[in-house]
Amino acid sequence: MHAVAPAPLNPTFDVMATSPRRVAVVAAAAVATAASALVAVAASHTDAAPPPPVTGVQVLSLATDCGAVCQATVVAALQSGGCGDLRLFGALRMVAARCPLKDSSPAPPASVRAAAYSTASAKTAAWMGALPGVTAVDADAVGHGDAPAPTATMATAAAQRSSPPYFWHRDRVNQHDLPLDGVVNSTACYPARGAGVLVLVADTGIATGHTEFGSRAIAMPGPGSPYSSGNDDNGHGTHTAGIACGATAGVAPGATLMAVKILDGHDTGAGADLIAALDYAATLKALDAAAKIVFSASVQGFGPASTTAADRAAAAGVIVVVSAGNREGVGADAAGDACAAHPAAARRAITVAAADSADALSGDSDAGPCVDVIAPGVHVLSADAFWLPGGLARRSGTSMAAPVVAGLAALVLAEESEGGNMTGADVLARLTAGAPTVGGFPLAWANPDCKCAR
Ligand SMILES: [Ca+2]
Repeated sequence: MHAVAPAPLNPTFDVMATSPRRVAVVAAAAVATAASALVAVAASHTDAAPPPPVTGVQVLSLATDCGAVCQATVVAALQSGGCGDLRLFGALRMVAARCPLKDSSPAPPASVRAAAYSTASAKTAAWMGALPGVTAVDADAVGHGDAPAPTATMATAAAQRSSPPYFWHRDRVNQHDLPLDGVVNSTACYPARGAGVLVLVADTGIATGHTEFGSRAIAMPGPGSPYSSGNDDNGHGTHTAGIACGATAGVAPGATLMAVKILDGHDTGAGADLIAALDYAATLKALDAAAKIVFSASVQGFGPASTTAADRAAAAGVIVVVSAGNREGVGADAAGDACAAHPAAARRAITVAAADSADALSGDSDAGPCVDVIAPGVHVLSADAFWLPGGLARRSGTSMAAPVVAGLAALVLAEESEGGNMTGADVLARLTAGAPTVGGFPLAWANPDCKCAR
């Protein structure tokens, strides 16, 4: 992996500073700092060598009744077959392994990301698929986040706060129709604000020192991932986590955030790391059936096994929310089909498309029958990892829309004493009851009519 060297931070910058002169002076410095950060991020996406693809790793899906003994048998068979890098995802009944080629099919160049789909020969895959308990074999693939670097010209946080639309994503989801009424809180019907709900955001980690998170956040490296900490070296994860659970940008500011780092400084990562994070969430749910757990993933480009994993985590009781993806599999000028994106295709997950502030489907949002809901995802204001302690930035993408829905799901679960028993379908029904249609999809919303919301 290639870490992005963050721009120098400005620890003295205080977005709540009240002196106009101080704001002006500090803001000027902050703009310069932020500009440096943007350059650093942009450079990482264009100049540095791309991260290596996940060549040769295959993910095996096991029968859902494949228990501990069955799983151990599969692992032992893989080991005896010379496979390495074994990772067992017990709660999901899945295994990742790198197995030797069993014929002389040439491997494609390692520089080609799509090579991950074809690095195991058909013969190898056939052998793996024939092992007792194995129901599917999928090549692992390198995926990435669903939003580029910050979109809007970086203004000062003070300016961001004063220029409309301010936190428009929060404003939009608590009212039926436009225009935005300036009310961002949804506490009338959701007074708990997400308290008691654990929201796992699988992404690039978070800047733990950011004021949007405070003591409600835990940042950790993905289980079995190559990362040494949950610190965000890209910015994508800090922004998405802020949308879900940030103190001011967050839809569910009372929820507990667990940021799981599965993507590197380039905003890319291995599908097996996403699966491991889903397995972690499912394991937590297995340990405490009453736990209210939301899993938010703003990613695309992974292999079909990630869709299987998302479905299985949802079946285990985790409320899984995934972004629809941006132009997956199509040219730069057309929206793609979310059913072609992984894990967006997961049927049990809540798949989210992106809307703009005029209630239109974002031009680069994937769509199609696999989309369940739409949510604000254009020019969304949230936490900036490189502008501590409290800087904000705007980003666009289905990456921004998914955590809006994760936050809404947390609001719903928090109000229910038996929220731990709710399925993704239950939550989806709540989020769309009485909702307006936006861009051809139901808007996920915090229904302000409490009689309807419950
Ligand atoms: Ca509003």
